[in-house]
Amino acid sequence: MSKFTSAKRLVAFTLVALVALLPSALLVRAQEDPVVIGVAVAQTSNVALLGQEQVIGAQIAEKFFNERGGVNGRPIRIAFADTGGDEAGAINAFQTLINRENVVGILGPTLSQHAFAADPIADQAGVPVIAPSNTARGIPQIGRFIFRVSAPVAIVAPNAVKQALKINPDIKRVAVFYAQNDAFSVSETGTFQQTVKDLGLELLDVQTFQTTDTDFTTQITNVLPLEPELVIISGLAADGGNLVKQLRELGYQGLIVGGNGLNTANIFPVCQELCDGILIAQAYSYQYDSEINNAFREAYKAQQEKEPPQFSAQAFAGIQVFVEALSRLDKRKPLKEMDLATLRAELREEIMSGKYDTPLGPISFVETKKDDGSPAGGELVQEQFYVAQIKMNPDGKTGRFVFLD
Ligand code: 1QQ
Repeated sequence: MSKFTSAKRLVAFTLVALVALLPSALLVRAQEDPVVIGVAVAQTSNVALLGQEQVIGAQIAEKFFNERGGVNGRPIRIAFADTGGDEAGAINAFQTLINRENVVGILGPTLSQHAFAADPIADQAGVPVIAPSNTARGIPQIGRFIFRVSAPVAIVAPNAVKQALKINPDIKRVAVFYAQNDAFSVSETGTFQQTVKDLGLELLDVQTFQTTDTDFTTQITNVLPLEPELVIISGLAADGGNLVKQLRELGYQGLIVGGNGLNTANIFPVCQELCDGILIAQAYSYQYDSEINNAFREAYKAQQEKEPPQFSAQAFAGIQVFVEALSRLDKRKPLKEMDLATLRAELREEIMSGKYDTPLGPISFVETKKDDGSPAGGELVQEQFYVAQIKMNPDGKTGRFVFLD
C-alpha cells in the first residue's frame, strides 16, 4: 500500500469519525423538502429604510438555524415577498406567501399601518403571523393568529422621555410632532403625550405632518417661539430624519426624542451630523450578554461589520420563534403527517404556549381578546428595555447608537 493511499484513508476515517461524533440534530438533511417560512417586509420604497434591516436579520436567522439542524434535521427556507410602501403591497405580499409559497407562517409586515390591512387576510386563512416591528396598540387584537416580537409603544416609548429628564432635569416645556397618516405614529404619540403629562411636564404644542412630507418649516416655525426644551417626534425614517435636520437648521438646540420609526442608522444620510444626540428607546441591546445574543451578534458582525440593530434582532427572534415552535410541534406530531391547514393551526397553539430565549432576552406570549371579548392573538411578554443616543462621527456621515445607563 502506498503512503499516499494510507494518508487518504486516514483522512477519510477521521472525517467519518468526526461526523459520527456530531449530534445528529445538528445536521440538516439538505436533500429534504425545506419548511417554508414567509417574510413580508418592505424591501423597496422609503419604508425599506426600516425593512432592509429586517431582511438581514431574517437571512442571518435562516443560515444560523439551518447550521444548527433546522427543524429536527429538516432545513428551513425563507420565502421573501416585498410589501413595498403601502397597504396594497402588503396585502399582495401576504397573499403570495399564503397561496403560492404555501408558507407555514409569516414574519411581517414592517409597519403597523400595513399590519392593520394585511394581517386580517392571514388571520382569516389561519396562517400564523409574527410581527417583527409592529408596535402600535391593538396589533395582537387583529386576530387569533397574530403575534408580535416587537414590544408595544406603551411599554418602550416612555423610557426615552425619562432618559431625557435624566440628562437634563430642568426640562419642563415639551413640543410633540407626529405623522398623522401612520397608525404607529398616532399610537406612539398618544403614549408620548401621556408620558409628558404623567411626568408633570408642560405639553406646549402638538404639530402634525405626513410621512410623505419633506418640508417642515411651517410646523417648526409654529413651535420654536414657544421655546421648547424637549422635542418628541413620532414618524418614520425619511420624514423623521428630515424633521430633525430642519429643527436644528432653524435653531432648535434642546434635546430630541425620536420614536421607533427613527430607530435605524439609515437616518444618518438624511440628518447627517445633525442626527447627533437623538434619544431613542430600544427593545434590544447588542450588549445583552447571553449565549444566544452573543452568537447572533457574532454572526451579524461577521457579515455586516457593525453591531446589530434592533430591527435585525427582532426579525431574527421572530424566525427563532417559528423554528423552535415548529421543532416542538414536529416532535409531538410529525409535520409531514399533517395537511397545511392543520399544521398552521397547530403551529399557532405551539407558538402561543412556548417560552423562547432570544437575543431580545427571554420572551413568551399571552392570549389577548378583541374589544368584543372574543379571543385574539399573542401579546409579547419581554423583560428588558433600553435607551440609546445617536453619536455622529466628525465625518457627519457615519455614527452609532450608544446605550445609556
Ligand atoms: C410600527 C413601527 C415601525 C416604525 C417599525 C419599523 O414601530 O409601524 O409599528
